[in-house]
Parts: sequence; structure tokens; C-alpha cells
Amino acid sequence: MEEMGLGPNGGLIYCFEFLMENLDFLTDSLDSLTEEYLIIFDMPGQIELYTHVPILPALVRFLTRAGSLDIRLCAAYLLEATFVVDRSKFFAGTLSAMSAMIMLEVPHLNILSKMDLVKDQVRKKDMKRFQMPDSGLLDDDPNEIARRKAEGTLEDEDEMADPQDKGALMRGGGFRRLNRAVANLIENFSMVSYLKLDAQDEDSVGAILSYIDDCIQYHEAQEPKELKDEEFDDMDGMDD
Ligand SMILES: Nc1nc2c(ncn2[C@@H]2O[C@H](COP(=O)(O)OP(=O)(O)OP(=O)(O)O)[C@@H](O)[C@H]2O)c(=O)[nH]1
Ligand SMILES: [Mg+2]
Repeated sequence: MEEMGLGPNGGLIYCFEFLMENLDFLTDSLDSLTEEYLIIFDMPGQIELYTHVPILPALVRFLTRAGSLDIRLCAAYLLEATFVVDRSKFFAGTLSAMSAMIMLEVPHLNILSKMDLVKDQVRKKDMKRFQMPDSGLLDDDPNEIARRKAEGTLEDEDEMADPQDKGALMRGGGFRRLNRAVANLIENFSMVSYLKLDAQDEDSVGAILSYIDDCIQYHEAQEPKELKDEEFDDMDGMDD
């Protein structure tokens, strides 16, 4: 990075460009693996990679090309479950997930990870709403309602933030309209829903793995694993 005068994001993009020019490195390592292998590519979280830089789509095409490596890919997009605490942040994360889905064009699962961190804070019923997000989540955001009550701006739809006040820009009428636009976009595309993952819970990991197996058709006749009762409830909630 120092040599090239690049920052962390530029350095990362440089590394991927370098990889794309040296794809033998991947072919040599992966070519000998049989169908019985599950290969995990742990990708960095830098959002640039999943929004507008065309490197990952090219890498995906290379990995999946018939007659060459011919790998059946499934993208698993992990959003930390703690994002649900701040709904504007949650919708921003969901927009990134949707952007990755559209960019990568492979079977895709979205996953709320680190569920252990919110299990005791967020009720199961509330969690279900985040698993199938719609713009209604912005209408009854308890943090937002409490804040606007405290400020006396609950009824004031066109409340304008002072452009000089950086903190206020993240909560004024313009910010709310932006969040609403993002949430409506996500709702209209209706592409993103989330599975829950608690890495400490074997059944939870097993359920995610069975969805991945299903996406990549690991066994022709493979069905996603029977879900626990609690998980069935969640699926019912998705139809609401
Ligand atoms: N509570 C909890 N913490 C976790 C879990 N998984 C990872 N962490 C912690 O979260 C921190 C960040 O780790 P990761 O989430 O793996 O980091 P990442 O998002 O993959 O980041 P990069 O690989 O650098 O892009 C570390 O301190 C981990 O120990 C989890 O399931 N539960
Ligand atoms: Mg990581």
C-alpha cells in the first residue's frame, strides 16, 4: 500500500486486480478438487466490491464457467444482527445486500449473523419483521419516535436539519425521506429476506448449511433440512 500510495480500499482493489491477472493461482489450487468438496471463499466486507467495481462479477464468471472450474456457487451475505437496533443502518445494510445480489448474479442467501448478540434484546416477533423487511419498519421505529417526542418534532413532517450541524443531518426531514426512499426501493424489489445464524448453535449452523446445499444442488435429491418448530413459525411470518 505504501509503495503504491494506496489507502486500505485502493489496496484491496489492487489485490483483486492482481488476482484477476493471475488466475492460474486459483485454477492450480482448485482444479484437483472433486465434487465432494465444499469450498468457502471468505470475502472481505469492503462494500465497494459489491456495489460498482466489476471485479467480483468477473471472478464469479471465471469460477462458474462450464468446461473450466465449473464451480456451483452460492453467495452468503452476512449482515450483523446488531444492525436491527438502528433501522436506518439496517436498511443501508439491506441495500448493500441487494446490490450484491444484483451484481453477483448467483444463487444468494442473506443471513443475519451474530444472533447471540441480540437474542436477549429483540423479541422473536420483532425479529421476524427484520427477516422480511418492508418500509413499515420506519413508521414505528421506537428510537426515532422517542427522539422526535423529546424534540417536539413528532408532527413536523418537513423539519429541516441545519446544514452546519453534522449530527442533525443524520436525523432531519431530509434524512428521513432518504431512508424512506431506500426502504421503498428494497420493498419494491422484494428480493431480500434473511435467515438467522447463531454460530454457537449447531442446529442454526446446520439449517444455514442445508439452504446452501439446496442452492448449489449438492445432492440432486437434497431438500433443505426440516426446520425446528420455532423456525416454522418464522416461515409462516414471511407470508404475512
Ligand atoms: N458475539 C459474536 N461475535 C462474533 C461472532 N463472529 C465473529 N465475532 C466477533 O466479531 C469481530 C469481527 O469479526 P468478523 O465479524 O468475523 O469480521 P468480518 O466482518 O469478517 O471482518 P473482515 O473479515 O475484516 O472483513 C471479532 O471480534 C469476532 O470475534 C459471533 O457469531 N458472535
Ligand atoms: Mg472476515
